[in-house]
Amino acid sequence: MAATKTDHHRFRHLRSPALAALVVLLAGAACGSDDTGAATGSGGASRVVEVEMVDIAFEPATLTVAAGEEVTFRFTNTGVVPHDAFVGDEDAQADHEQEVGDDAGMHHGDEEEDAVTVAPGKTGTLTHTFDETGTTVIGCHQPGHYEDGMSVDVTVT
Ligand SMILES: [Cu+2]
Repeated sequence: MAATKTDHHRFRHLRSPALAALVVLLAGAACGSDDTGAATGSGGASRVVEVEMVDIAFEPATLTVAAGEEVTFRFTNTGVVPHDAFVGDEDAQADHEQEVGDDAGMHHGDEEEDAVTVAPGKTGTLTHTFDETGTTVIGCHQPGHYEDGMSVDVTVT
């Protein structure tokens, strides 16, 4: 009887390390394939730039990107009010500010491509390729925010 018990224990002890090794192998394989996937994915995908939205500012407030480079901005709103991000030069920012003020929301359909609104605690992405070198702007056009300086100066090199 005692022998059977011992054998049984030994058997279980033998299996456990084998299982542990298998788990380690699987975990390693999963990590490996994740890395490979990310590397492969980034081949033709955009560079991701993290930008924080606070009340009331973008952080960082200045960015440098390369001309022709597709950039995906990931905006994380850590403030308590919604913020948005609209890409365009100073003239476009002024136009956008006026449109938003003139008829709130009426032109939203036209603006989706280069603008995103991010609710508090949320993250929103905006992908843009900057074709020309120079400077441009990402501005927030929630009422009063752009006036208060909620914008990012983007240098395209
Ligand atoms: Cu804002």
